[in-house]
Amino acid sequence: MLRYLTSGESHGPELTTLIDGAPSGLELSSGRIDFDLKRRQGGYGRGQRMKIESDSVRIISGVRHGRTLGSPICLVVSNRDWENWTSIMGAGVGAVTDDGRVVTRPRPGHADLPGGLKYGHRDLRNILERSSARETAARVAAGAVAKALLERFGIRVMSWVVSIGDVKWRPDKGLRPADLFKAAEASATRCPDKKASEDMMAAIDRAKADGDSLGGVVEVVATGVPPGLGSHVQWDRKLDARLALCLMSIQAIKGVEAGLGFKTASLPGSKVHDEIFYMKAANGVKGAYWPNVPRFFRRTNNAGGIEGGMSNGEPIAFRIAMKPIPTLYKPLRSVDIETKKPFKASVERSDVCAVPAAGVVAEAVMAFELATAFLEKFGSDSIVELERNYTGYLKQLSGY
Ligand code: EPS
Repeated sequence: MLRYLTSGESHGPELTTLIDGAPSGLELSSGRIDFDLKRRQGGYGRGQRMKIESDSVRIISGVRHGRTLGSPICLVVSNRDWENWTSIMGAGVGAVTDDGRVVTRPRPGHADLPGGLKYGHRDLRNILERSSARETAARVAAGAVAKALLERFGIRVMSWVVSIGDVKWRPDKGLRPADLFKAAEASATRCPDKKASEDMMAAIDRAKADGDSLGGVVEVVATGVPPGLGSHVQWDRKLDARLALCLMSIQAIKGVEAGLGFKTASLPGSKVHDEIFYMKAANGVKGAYWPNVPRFFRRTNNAGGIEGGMSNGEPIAFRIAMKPIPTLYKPLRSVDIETKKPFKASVERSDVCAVPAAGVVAEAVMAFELATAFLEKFGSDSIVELERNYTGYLKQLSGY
């Protein structure tokens, strides 16, 4: 079983990702992981912290001579800011605990208050250090390993931004995911449309000037996924449910939609369900497996590529809504946990908008869950075994 855990505090020495269950024989380089780490750090609306950090991974275990061994893969990303926090965040008994950075004032919208109540901490830093979205760097590292695996089998996971604040943009139906992704990668907001992107940047500038923050919506899509990942037979094996869990687990995500999502509720069935067609020879894409076999296909993808909890061969398409970052320069009312007196919270340092980064994180968590489902279906010990089983399955599909 493929799985991962992360550890690390935002201003601690480093973030760690431990991946268990990756097959042997997968080509993996730190460069591949760094590529996504860098993408996550970018995007218009980031704050001062990103000027300090320059994320890169150290592969500690599970890889030898550029290939995975099948043993646990340990990945480490250092926090450069640690240098400024050594005494405050140190694990040693004598570490400084009160230099004015003890947090007794919970920020609305953060984990501070419920975490303090739950774990009995009177310094809310003990909560916010771990609830920080800094942790997503560790998840992006895990996702990059999953992407390397999926790409080996012609599966790509891509994302782009469709709204920031009240600036909304809808991709034309005819646009291919690969083209949208390419345009998004060239954009500071990761929105494929130039005009919308400019409007989004202006909205971020306005929010910044007002001491406010902005959320938005991201689309995350996987292409080349074969039919049959996930299962209809048990609730916790449904692929859409599993993807919803990992997407919702990303810091600040408040909504997840599969395909047409909430819109399906207001449309008649005839306008929602994707009619089924068949083509004998698909448009062959060299090097990709799935598009090369005869296949059933759809002209619409309102289901987001999943029916009955299983992939149906169409792109897996989800949309996620990110709330505005709750650390605001504009004061919000709260209550000090020591004095029980009201105060108005304001901050020294924050991102104004992290929606572009959320897309990169969404790719990572989707890639990891798809890789997990892929290994469940096709075996997880070695790439050779996966190859054999996947090729056999495609042959089975061709004869269906
Ligand atoms: C974050 C607050 C900011 C962000 C941070 C997430 O950090 P700081 O408190 O050090 O200014 O920059 O994001 C990252 C460090 C990152 O790598 O994404 C928070 O409170 O969630």
